[in-house]
Amino acid sequence: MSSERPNTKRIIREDIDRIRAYEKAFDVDMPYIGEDGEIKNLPDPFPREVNGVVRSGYRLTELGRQAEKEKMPVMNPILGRNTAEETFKESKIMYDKAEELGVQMFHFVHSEATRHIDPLDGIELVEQSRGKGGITPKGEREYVQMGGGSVHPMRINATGDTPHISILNSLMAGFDGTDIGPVIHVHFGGRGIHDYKTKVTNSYKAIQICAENNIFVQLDSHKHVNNILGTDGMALAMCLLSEGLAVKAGLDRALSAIQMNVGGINLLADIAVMKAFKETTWSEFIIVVPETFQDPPADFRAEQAHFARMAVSAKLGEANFYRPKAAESVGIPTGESMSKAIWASQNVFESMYQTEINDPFIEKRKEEIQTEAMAVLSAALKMDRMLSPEEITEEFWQQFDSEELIDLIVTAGKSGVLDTPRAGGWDLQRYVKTHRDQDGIRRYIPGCTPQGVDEQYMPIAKEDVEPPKETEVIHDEKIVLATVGADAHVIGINKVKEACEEAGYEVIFLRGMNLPEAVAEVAAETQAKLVGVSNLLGLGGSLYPRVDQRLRELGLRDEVHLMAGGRIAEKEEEHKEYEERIEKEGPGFLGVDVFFGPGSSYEEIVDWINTKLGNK
Ligand code: B12
Repeated sequence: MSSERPNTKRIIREDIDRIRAYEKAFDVDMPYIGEDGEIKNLPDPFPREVNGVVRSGYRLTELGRQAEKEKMPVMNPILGRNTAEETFKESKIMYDKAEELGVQMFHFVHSEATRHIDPLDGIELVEQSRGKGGITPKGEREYVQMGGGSVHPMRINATGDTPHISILNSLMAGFDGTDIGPVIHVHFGGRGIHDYKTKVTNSYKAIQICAENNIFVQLDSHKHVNNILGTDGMALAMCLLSEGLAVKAGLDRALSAIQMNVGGINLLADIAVMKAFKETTWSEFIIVVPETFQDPPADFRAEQAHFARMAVSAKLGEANFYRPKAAESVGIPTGESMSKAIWASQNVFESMYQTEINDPFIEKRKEEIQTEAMAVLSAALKMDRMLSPEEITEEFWQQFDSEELIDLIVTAGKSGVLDTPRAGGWDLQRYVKTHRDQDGIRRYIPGCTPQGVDEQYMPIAKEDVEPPKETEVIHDEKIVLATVGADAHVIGINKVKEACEEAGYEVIFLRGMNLPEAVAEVAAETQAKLVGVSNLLGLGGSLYPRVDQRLRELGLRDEVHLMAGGRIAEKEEEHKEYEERIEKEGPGFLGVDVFFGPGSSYEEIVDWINTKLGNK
């Protein structure tokens, strides 16, 4: 690492407008360019003492290595509230539990959702969505000063969906002493709200900052590709491409982890995917995260039973880090619920004997994942032959120029080589369709494999599944669907869209992160008869009424039906109260005609639409 940090300084110069906008929007000090043209206010690189503790990304390296040696994954729980005080209060409960269990953790602090928005171009959204989803940038610094991250190194969860934020968050981590910078989801899966080239370029810049400042990096994530219904092999290929960028950025592999998802459905498949990643990736560590429990009963014991299955996979697959989950189906967890989750996971780790499972299925499945990844990678990198996993070394990546690598990734993403069914970027084509077989493995539906990748290497569904039929518009009424506020959760609204299209409606789909007024205006422009809005961050209470209000101002409220869905409360403890209120007095206080919360069926939703639009 050069103490001169030329890349960091160059990037600050290139992105100074955004850095200034961030400073203003969130009221935190950031670097600036002095009158003499020099970069000022840039904290020293790690290792550096912050609040009495020497912070460095290498604190995570030590924990990850300890897990490897003891075959005991290190807990990586998520807990963050809006203010430093609240976060400290809830975290303290969790820290006490960890200390009682004698474990050191790697704490993952939820960050405010607005930190995913570009403060220069999206300031309106930032201002309207403050205070939801986790800690504020200011709160983050206060939290460190209060003792956050002292015993248990921490990271602020600010995913790089929005790549400007990746850069800013790497800088923030350097300021705050959080040891780990942003989660650099280079997200070749295409989710996110920025154009693809900006996304990849800025993710690269963020990794460069981390590399020069010894900040730990969570590179691209298998988990996120899994969320958008991608296959394991595709996820591996995308993670490898991010690693290519990390090598070019000069990151130490000891400061790098890949986040993995396990499903707990098929233990052998879970071990196989972990093995495929461990053997093929360059990063030294893996962070294993359980797959989401979509429709759990409102009983945390049920959740823990579900998550225990994944803890077993993480233990047997020898994960370095494991994310215990609590209140996944409700809102942001409490210290109490997270403590229970930590206890449960630690109990699985300590009580389970570390057996060596040598079922031939594991090796076979591992090779299947690697083969798919190599076929995707070969196509993305425009190789005229099939690459092999052993070839993907540091030297391999060094043969590319960084600009060339970025261009190859962007071209592959845009042309459908790197593809997943629910990729969210608007500048992408989507061709692939996947199906999860009974054995818990997601494979392609015949004829729906990634574009430009040799089909013979792609895993094809073993069950008899037909590609979904093209939908036909049979009704005159148009529907506008969008998420409102700083909300990037698009899976639910995507599914509602698919259900509406299957029912014969034309949908104007605005995806994630919209101003409420803009959604109403699009309805006016397109003469839609129904508007559906979503928010999972607990912003519905303030944002849904604004869609209603704008429709009224436009004189349209009598002709346009307004439905909403998602989560109205942010926190676990508030969620129930809202549900009870809707039950008692209806959704009128939200300004909408109907509300569909988590677990609602699409049939029920379409039924309501058909009734309202007279298509029954
Ligand atoms: C997947 C996921 C993500 C993915 C999103 C991927 C994507 N492209 O959508 C990623 C990893 C990116 C993510 C990021 C974050 N997430 Co998140 N995420 C989830 C998770 C695990 C699942 C959500 C999901 O897709 N569910 C499946 C769909 C089908 O369900 P659904 O959206 O509820 O939709 C149903 C109904 O609500 C309804 N519906 C929803 N919308 C609409 C709209 C209409 C019109 C209608 C009719 C119906 C309808 O229909 C569906 C059918 O049942 C949830 C936990 C959970 N179990 O919900 C957390 C969760 C929502 N996330 C959470 C948080 C805090 C975040 C972050 C802020 C974390 C951070 N600090 O960085 C960021 C948000 C960034 C941002 N700016 O938005 C919290 C939110 C807590 C809160 N209420 O504030 C949750 C609850 C997790 C938790 N307990 O901490 N997340």
